[in-house]
Amino acid sequence: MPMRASVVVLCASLLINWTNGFSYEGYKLYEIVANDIIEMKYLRELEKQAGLNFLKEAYSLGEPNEVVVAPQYQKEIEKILKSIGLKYKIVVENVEEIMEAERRTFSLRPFMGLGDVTFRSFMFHHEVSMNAYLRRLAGQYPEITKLEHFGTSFEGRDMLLIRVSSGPSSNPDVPKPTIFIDAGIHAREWIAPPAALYIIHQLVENPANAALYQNVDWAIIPCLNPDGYQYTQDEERWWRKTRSVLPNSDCRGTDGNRNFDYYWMHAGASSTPCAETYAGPQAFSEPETVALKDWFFTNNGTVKLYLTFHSFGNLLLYPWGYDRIVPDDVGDLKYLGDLVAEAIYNANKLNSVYMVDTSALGLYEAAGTSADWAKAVGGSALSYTIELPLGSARYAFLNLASEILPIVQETWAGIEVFHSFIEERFWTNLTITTTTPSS
Ligand code: 0X9
Ligand code: ZN
Repeated sequence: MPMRASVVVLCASLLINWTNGFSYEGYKLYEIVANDIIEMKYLRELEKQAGLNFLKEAYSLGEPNEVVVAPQYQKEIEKILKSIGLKYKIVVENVEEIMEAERRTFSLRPFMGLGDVTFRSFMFHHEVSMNAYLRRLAGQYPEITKLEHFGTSFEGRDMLLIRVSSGPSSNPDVPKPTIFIDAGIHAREWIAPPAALYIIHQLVENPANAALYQNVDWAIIPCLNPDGYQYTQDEERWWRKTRSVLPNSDCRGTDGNRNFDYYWMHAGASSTPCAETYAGPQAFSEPETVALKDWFFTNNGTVKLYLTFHSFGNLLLYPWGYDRIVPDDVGDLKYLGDLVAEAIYNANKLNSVYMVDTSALGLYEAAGTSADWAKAVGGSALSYTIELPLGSARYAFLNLASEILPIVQETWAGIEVFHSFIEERFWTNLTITTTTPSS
């Protein structure tokens, strides 16, 4: 079919690396609308390929997809869209102009001392920013915090995890449950690391929250993809993947959230190295995902709740994501998710309304995700992917610095609910059972 052939030719020509002093000069942002199932299918066909960067996917017919396209492919894309009959409009003629504004805001940072944290601007990952904050906390609060070297990223960045705990369980029969939280596996989702940092900040630096780490331990890594994160600050703001170098391609990076070995490549993942959802040459090809796996195996069976922060879409998603099926404990997962969503709304900050569902049913099928792996293989009883809100930002992933604080504050309200559930289910109930005389 001529149309399909041209899609293939286009896609082949898109398999080119865009990097090296990257600029979005001349890139255009398109809104593309599929109005029937056939149009939607063609669009999904295009989406699987590299080069077209789908920033926002429509979940229903008639809803716009937001796609950014490099100058050299725009004519061809428009030709294809017209031949399929897909309606589109150009919403940004030159993406570089948005990015210049973004960079200006990013460079207007408040003065910060070494080891400070802020929720008024986005932080760097490196030693004078997030890592410095974690090190400062560990130095200042040695009774309740412990820093762990979680791993080293592909480019050699030190990935730090912080534990918050009041100490080991005094009852050897009942170890304390751990809540494990990560953020930033997708580089461009800048609102995710602050959500994790705010939880750390509230636990460690707000004495009013001391009860939250009495019976429950916390393990939090605020930046799971530091190479990608740095790259979004220096070069390509909308970069998603890791930055690993691939043996047989000029394109770089793997989607960390397709790289876990539970139903790896089963659905919603690509084997094309340049694609946004490239699952990697094999499962656990990335040092960042291996680090997470190793941590879970080293801390065998202690994690009862796994949370991974992403953006955007106001979604609380639980397994399974690899297929449109529900796990045995769907009742608990949905019940708790709804409670958390209610608390977030009632926090009265942005009044975000979250939808609660399985990952595959509520969003799309995608296999090899950390949340599926954490439940199925990592042994975490409960597991959620949290797609944070975009707030009033106009462009995908470009959360406003002024909305970091309300977003992380309302998210914290949800975290308190998660904590109560875990404490009751995996501590209070178990300790009562084990300390009650049997006769
Ligand atoms: O596609 C992803 O990895 C997540 N969305 S994002 O826009 N942050 O990239 C969603 C993962 C949820 N899991 C599944 N849908 N299986
Ligand atoms: Zn994500």
